Amino acid sequence: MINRLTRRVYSKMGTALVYDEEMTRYKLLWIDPVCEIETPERLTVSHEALIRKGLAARCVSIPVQEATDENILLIHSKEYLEAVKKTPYMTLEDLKDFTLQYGDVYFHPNIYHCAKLAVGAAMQLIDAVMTGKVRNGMALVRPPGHHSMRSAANGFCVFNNVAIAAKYAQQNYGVQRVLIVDWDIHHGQGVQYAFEDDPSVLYFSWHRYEHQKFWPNLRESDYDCVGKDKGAGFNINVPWNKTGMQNSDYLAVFCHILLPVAYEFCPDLVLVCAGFDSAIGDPEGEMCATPDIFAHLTHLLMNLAGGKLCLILEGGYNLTSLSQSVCLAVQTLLGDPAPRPANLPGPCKSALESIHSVRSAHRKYWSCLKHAAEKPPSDVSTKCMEGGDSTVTEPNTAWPEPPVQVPPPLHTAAVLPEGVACPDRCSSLPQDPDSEEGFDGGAVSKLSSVTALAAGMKKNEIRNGLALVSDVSMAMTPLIWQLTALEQRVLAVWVGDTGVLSELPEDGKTLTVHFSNEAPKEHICRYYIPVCLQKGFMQAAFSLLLPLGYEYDPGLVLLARMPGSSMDESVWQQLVGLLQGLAGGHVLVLLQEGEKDLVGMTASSLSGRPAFSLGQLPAPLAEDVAALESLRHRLQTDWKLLQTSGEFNVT
Ligand code: Q9C
Ligand code: ZN
Repeated sequence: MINRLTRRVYSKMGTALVYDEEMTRYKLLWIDPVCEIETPERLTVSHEALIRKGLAARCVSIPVQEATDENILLIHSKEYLEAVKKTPYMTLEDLKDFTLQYGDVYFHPNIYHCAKLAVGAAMQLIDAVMTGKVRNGMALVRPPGHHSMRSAANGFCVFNNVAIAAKYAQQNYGVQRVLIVDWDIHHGQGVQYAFEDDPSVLYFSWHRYEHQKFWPNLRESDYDCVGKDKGAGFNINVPWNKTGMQNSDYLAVFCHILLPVAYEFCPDLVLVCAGFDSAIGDPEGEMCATPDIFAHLTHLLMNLAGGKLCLILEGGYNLTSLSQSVCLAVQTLLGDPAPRPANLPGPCKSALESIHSVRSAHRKYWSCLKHAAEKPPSDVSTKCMEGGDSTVTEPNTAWPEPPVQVPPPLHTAAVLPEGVACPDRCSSLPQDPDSEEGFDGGAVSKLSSVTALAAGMKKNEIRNGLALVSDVSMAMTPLIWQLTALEQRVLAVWVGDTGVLSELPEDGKTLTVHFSNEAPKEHICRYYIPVCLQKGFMQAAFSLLLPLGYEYDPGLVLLARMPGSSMDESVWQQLVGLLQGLAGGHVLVLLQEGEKDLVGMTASSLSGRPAFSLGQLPAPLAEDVAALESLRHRLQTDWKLLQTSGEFNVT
């Protein structure tokens, strides 16, 4: 135990890449239009892209070992395993016959070998993360896994890599709660079946559904299948009833469903069924979310479970969009800032309908959703609609290549008062020599240094920073004015009760979100949003702050904490982590001198360490919920990403 702990503390905590070329050595040997998209190139092209962009070299490369029978039997039946074991010796005709008993899958003499490697790869990723050899990682595997069932291959899948990995982690590392996020565009029914009565594994899947008209055409893929017996509430299906879903739709589901529930669940480990057929250009998904969205989806999961995040490849059939998406996900795991997501017009009507349905189906299981409206009687999702339900607009299948992103040379800079030691992993910036010392003990001189720090971010020489000032509330207004001279849009997040506020810019160059316990002193307007809560700040971060921040798309985030704020330190640290998904990671934190513990944990979070786990979140206070909901309703005509139902936006 001591050994394992020391290793954790002293290891570099990098990102694992688990891959073996052997998994490219099987393919479809006969003509079958359904299966022809599942090719070896899916893997070679993704791996080559990781090498070409220098990402593979930055990862800890882990060789792959075959899974054992015992591992496979964690999920599959003996009979099925024995049947698959015979496939390497079959003739082509026998293989074709064998294939016929399953849906949308093919066999090959080498697929059994590859399927054992795919399971083994997922398990080795678990080993690397759970022993602390790395913080997180990705396994590039073929065949995929999430459609395979206890006794059946299905949808190109032979063994259920992720389901086995989840059980393996529970069995070998004492992991209690596992969150499985399935962002592949197909429903991973195999994973659902494996855990539907198990409350220790929370399975979340979004999938193309089209009122059951899309493969695998299962009634049990709909939003009202929430799990069984003890597992009720631990299966979350988000059906997409139209194609063409975009970044806004995916982000809205994360903000308003997945993240609140995931934080309430408090997993010890997060696994992703990382299929990229949900990206634009994919012939199966026909969705329009761009590859850069996967940087954000990845980032939003990186502060759960103390950062223990494992991505395991599932689908993805457009080689360009697949390889770009894989690179963006891995780059994010490595700690690079996510590119600013452009063009977030808010979720479409059909997505809002799905979000609304899911939230109401789960309101009795999750206290974060308790306030969700009950489903109105116009319940159409499970009915097969006759006509008029296909996408009207031509799906857009062109998208720009993600820009080559160079992380700033300086990760975390600090502006500190004299005599204060620089926190770990930060670099102290020299004070601006031209400025004069003010009467207030340095606040004035500090301000110009803080502005210099922001200018360094603007030039992309510095990623993020931390400034300690003698009086946060006094420094805020002048600082904001200086920052708006630098940046088009500044998101200012204030935590704690302020004194009287002097005038802020009102031209939309700053969006201020002010968290406090006190009733607001200023009137709410489009660009000043007071959030008065007793303690439900985490919920507010998901359902209010993140959507606002994403829609506003700031070039810089200023996060300031007033002294004596009641916000929990661990909630604060999560906030520092989550906000780094915005503004290309350019977050500037302002703290009052002397708040020692906070300085350390803020610096740690800015430097890229995952935030501490919050523990299972308590039910939010009724008055906090009411305050938050009324705010969201008032603001959602201006800020579309705040919407969670179609009822309020009949514009
Ligand atoms: N066009 C994975 O993505 N064919 N499997 C559906 C409808 C099966 C997808 C046919 C697709 C299986 C892992
Ligand atoms: Zn898929």
